[in-house]
Amino acid sequence: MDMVALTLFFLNGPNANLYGLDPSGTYGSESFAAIRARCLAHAASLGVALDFRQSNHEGVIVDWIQEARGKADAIVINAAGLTYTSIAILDALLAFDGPIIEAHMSNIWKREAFRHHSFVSRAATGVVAGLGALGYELAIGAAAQLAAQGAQAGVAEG
Ligand code: DHK
Repeated sequence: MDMVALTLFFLNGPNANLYGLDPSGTYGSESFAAIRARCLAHAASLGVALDFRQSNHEGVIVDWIQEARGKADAIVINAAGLTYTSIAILDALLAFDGPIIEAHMSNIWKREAFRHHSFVSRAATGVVAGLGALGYELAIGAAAQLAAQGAQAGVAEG
């Protein structure tokens, strides 16, 4: 499969920059910079361009999702704490015409109940959670494959 011309946006939300520094260890010991480097290397190995960004600000993430329209073939997003609160991010994602993979480092369903409802999921083609940075690589691979196939919908869509 030729994925050379594809561009993916990987958008990270609030506090993702603290991965590896969190004393609870919830997100492992790998720093955000190391995770970013790993994702860029993985994308390069697949022959896709990856634009990997992080912001602590909801409006910035909305702007980036809007920027992805016409610039990106697929989006991978970990909206972090905004996953459970942001209808603005959901609306922006719903206006994006391409595959969207929702990614979380942790298994959000194993955690507090307030993390069990994701607004992002309403727009997501698929979800990867609980696999740490490996899950990020899988999310990049899935986004690239789906974009290469021109697919938007995942399986078993309601
Ligand atoms: C990251 C966060 O920062 C949390 O707010 C989410 C998500 C979970 C993660 O697992 O990557 O609840």
